[in-house]
Amino acid sequence: MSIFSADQLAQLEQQAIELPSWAFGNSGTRFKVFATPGTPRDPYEKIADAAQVQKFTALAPTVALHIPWDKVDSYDDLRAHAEGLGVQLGTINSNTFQDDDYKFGALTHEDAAVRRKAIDHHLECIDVMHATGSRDLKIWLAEGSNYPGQADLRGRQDRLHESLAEIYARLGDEQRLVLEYKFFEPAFYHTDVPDWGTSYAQVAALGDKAMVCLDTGHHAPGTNIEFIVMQLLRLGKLGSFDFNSRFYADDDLIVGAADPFQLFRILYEVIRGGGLNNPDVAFMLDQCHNVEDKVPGQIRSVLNVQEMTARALLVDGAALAAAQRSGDVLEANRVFMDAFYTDVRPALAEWRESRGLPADPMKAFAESGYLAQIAADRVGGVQAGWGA
Ligand code: PSV
Ligand code: MN
Repeated sequence: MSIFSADQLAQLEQQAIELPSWAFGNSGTRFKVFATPGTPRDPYEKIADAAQVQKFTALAPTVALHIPWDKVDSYDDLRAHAEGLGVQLGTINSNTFQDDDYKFGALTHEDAAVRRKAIDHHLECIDVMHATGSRDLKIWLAEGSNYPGQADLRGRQDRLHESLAEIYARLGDEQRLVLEYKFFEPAFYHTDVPDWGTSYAQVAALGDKAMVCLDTGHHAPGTNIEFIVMQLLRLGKLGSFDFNSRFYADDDLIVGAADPFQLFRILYEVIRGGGLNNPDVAFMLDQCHNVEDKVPGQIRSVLNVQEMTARALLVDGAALAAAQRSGDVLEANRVFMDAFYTDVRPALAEWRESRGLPADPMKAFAESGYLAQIAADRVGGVQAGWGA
């Protein structure tokens, strides 16, 4: 008999985690990017790799694109390619952080011509969304300043609103905008969208189709991220997650690797707030695999999210509420920790097999020979990297 109820299994079965196309390209630090044999040369090959994650886990039915990194001649063709491999194209990420014109900002820039260029880029992304069938436009802005006095903080916030309003006005009825925040980097003194409050204030001023994107790596050490998750769900403004984990800054490591307990606490609040399998709350990964193989890195990541979701589903809500009501601190904590310490891996393996999936997706993928195959096939050309 499974440790999960039929209802819990139904929830796990519905879980969907979007993969970032850029996770399949080479990446590194500003010190060195290590190339890997078989790394995709174009968006078609990135999608082929992402489809492997779906094939072995049934957890990753969509792939996010980053424009212009994933620019192609025909998005209809790219969409057909994805669908032929059993996946769909997902969120479109804009990029205003790699162009010389954006040195002092994009949507917040003092110069109207630069703002125009940045707004037009987002309008182009919305056109791409129509072709790919994507719902979400994800905006992360690398805007800010390095020195006190360098920038007019208030003026930039006002210009940000005006620019976002123009982009928002172009969204189709079924489309959304999610605004990601990050407390520092590349700017080190101030950032224009540094925290959930600023993102919330900006999206609330736009309307119902604008939501906050929470990247788990974008907070100061010690931040209670699950509290932010709770609050945004409570306000109906949690649009999406960029999952990853970090030890120091925005490390973009495998989700659940640095602090599994934090991932558990976040997922508990997601479930508690009605965010699990809620179409309003997109689960995405935003990671880079600098030293490990990328496809298994992504498989490990979606399994980590699944395992922590399963543990969080095991929290005995009635017992927890009773302990909370009666002020029994230690009992409340015991109920919570009991779920966290439950090893769900054997039950998940058994359940996967019952659905025709490999009990151990990591092992099954390793045995498939896919990595050796792409290393042999993908000879020549320029390997894709973070930034191309
Ligand atoms: C910025 O650090 C970020 O988290 C944004 O989501 C970008 O789009 C992504 O990383 C690029 O790797
Ligand atoms: Mn992100």
